Amino acid sequence: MAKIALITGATSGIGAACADTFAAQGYDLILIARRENLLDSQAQQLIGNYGVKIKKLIADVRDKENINYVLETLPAAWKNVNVLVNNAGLSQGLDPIDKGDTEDWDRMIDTNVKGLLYVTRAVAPWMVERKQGHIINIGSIAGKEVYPNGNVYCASKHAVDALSKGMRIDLLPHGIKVTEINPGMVETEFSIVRFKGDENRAKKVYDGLEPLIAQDIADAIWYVVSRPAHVNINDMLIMPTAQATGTIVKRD
Ligand code: NDP
Ligand code: 8X3
Repeated sequence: MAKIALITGATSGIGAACADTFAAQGYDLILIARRENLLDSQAQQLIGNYGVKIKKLIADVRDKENINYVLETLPAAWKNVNVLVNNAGLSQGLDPIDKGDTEDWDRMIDTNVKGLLYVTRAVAPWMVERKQGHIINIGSIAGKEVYPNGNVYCASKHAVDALSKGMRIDLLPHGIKVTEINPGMVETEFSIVRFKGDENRAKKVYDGLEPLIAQDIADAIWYVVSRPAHVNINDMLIMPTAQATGTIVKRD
């Protein structure tokens, strides 16, 4: 029987690259995201390329009741999740704390922190029951450092950092691995979302440097997941060669 990976935020960027990587390794997939058309075409492609089974869950990780419902009503065989990739997340805006939009703050905290918690709360008990599983939380360099105007996004990723440590402690007795993957700049839809569709502003983030691509992160996640049973990688910080810290970059 194939192993199962559940990936949130699977329609774009890091989540989409993870879906492809896990499918290529023969995993069946539970994919969560809000954009149904993207999820449909992606699932078709993965089934065509790799012959895997896919369960599409069109859901918003912020919607606690619905997330609970769609996960709890999965057929029993789909609850044998081996790997959970808590990837869905976003940044909104880049403003000083006295000028930030509180709607942006809610969206980041609700998605990056509460959404991750809701999905984990539904899936972790299945892993506990089977005494096996691996939870991968996508943190960020923004969860290790704070940069100007990053305030609430950085706070949300610092929360992911703390939660990853807490989960590792709480799930230790059950033999469940918890890994935090912390990327620096990865060129995905991330900056377009941060700047609310302003593609020119988003492009400038990567001007004159070579950022990471989503597949770099998916490759690292696959490395982590494919270690022997007695090895856990707690934490990985993965930066473009051209980025030393959250703010210090080398542009040509
Ligand atoms: P993208 O914007 O390309 O992808 C984000 C994914 O999350 C999309 O598939 C989106 O799908 C999904 N998503 C967003 N909000 C929700 C929600 N409420 N419910 C369900 N799904 C949601 O960004 P990245 O791939 O770059 O980001 C993935 C993760 O990596 C995030 O947690 C981000 O913070 C983190 N990260 C990104 C870095 C970067 O530089 N790109 C660096 C460090 C960390 P849909 O819209 O269909 O719901
Ligand atoms: C995304 C990386 O540096 O834009 O988490 O915060 S950064």
